[in-house]
Amino acid sequence: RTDSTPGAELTFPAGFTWGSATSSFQIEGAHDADGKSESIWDRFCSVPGNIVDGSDGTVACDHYDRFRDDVALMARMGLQAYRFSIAWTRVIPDGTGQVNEAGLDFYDRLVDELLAAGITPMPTLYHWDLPQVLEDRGGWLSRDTASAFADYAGAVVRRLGDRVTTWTTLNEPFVSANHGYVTGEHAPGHTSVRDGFAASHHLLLGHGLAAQQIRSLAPDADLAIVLNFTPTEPASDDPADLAECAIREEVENRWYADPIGGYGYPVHTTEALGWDQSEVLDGDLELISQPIDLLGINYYTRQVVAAPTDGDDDRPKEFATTAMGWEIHPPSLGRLLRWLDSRYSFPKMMITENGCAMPDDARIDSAHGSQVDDLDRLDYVQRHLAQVHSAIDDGVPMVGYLVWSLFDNFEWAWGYTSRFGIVEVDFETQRRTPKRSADWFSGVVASNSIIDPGPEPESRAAQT
Ligand code: GBH
Repeated sequence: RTDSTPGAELTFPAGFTWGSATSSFQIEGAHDADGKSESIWDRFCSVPGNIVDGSDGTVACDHYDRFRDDVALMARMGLQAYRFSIAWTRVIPDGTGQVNEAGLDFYDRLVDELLAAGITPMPTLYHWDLPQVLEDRGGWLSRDTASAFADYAGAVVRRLGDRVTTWTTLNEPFVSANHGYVTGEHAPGHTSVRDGFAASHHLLLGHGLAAQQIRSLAPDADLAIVLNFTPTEPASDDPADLAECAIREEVENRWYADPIGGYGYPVHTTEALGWDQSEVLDGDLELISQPIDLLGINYYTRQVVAAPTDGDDDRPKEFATTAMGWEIHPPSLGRLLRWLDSRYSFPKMMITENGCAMPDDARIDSAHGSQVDDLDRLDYVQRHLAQVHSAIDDGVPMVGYLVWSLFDNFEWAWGYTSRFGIVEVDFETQRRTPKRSADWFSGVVASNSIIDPGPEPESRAAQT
């Protein structure tokens, strides 16, 4: 952004959608209510060592029992859209077959409550909580899981399709395959590159099969998938760094977008890492590349990539980091949006997650009657929004921004130690208290604008 005037008002296009996002396992709790079965995350949490604080999702934000109050809170904040996910384990507890109407009832009531409050429901069909019974039959290593996902999608769309206008199939299949099957830091905890390839293809196939269901059952709805992107930069011009960076770029930023966008799997990495593609059958890539209406983009940080060494690969970060250790680098978001538009030309794109955990959040101020004064989060969101605004100026079809997350919640392997909410949750009392960033965000929504935070340094060197 070179055209920046600090302090100027940057107005977003009319109709730009503002909201927040969550996911089922991270907030619902009620882990065995109304016929819900065990998910791979319920199981994963029960293994000591998997979650840093030994916690789990049995209660989380107790949203299952408090959803009416939570919707009322969103309405008071002026939010226009709410992205949540649906738990497969509530809807089809056996993974396949019988639909559990009591489980679907919860989402039916949630959608009605949102609509009554004037908030657009944006459900995601899969945010990582696979029924454990399906994992026992091979999980995403099995092609059958992709068909089971499409059947489940059909059951949900049949029930909610008269009120939902945007359907999202998967959240971040990269993380499902990479963290779940390659690094093992997420459920189901496999550690195999080969498994990662198989899982990635079956996830994409699941997206394609579910997309067919959605198109036939809800032809007027927008069809979306949510992908995460971590733009890469080589640590140096050293050929070894450049080579490693090229692979990371394909793995993290093109592995899913390329097949969906009609390019097929990135050839370079497929060869470099030796994937034989034996899971890819005739017709799969056609199914996967059927047109979508909206790409959901989750962006948190960039990645500076160096060739692996024998020693400690933890390099000092050039810019400040969040409580997760993720570097704060807004210019990478602007560049990403322009690159996505030029490479794929999806009709619409939306930021479906952006936000941060910050060190100060560990301090629960509201217990002492005061608000969490998270100016660092406010600054993070404002600077990333300035990048979105500038991309729109350049013609990139951005239609909305959803902050991650509405609530402090169960942050996967980090349990409750990392707080991403704009609303603080006291996990002892379940009291919700909007942080200062939430009040600020309400103002942004109301004015459909932000104040220009000023130019972003591309690097520390450029800053001085
Ligand atoms: C999202 O995943 C999830 O959808 C959501 O459920 C979760 O709560 C939220 O983010 C916050 O974690 O290159 O080492 O600096 C985001 C997953 C985060 C994976 C950034 C890649 C790069 C870290 N991505 N990460 S690094």
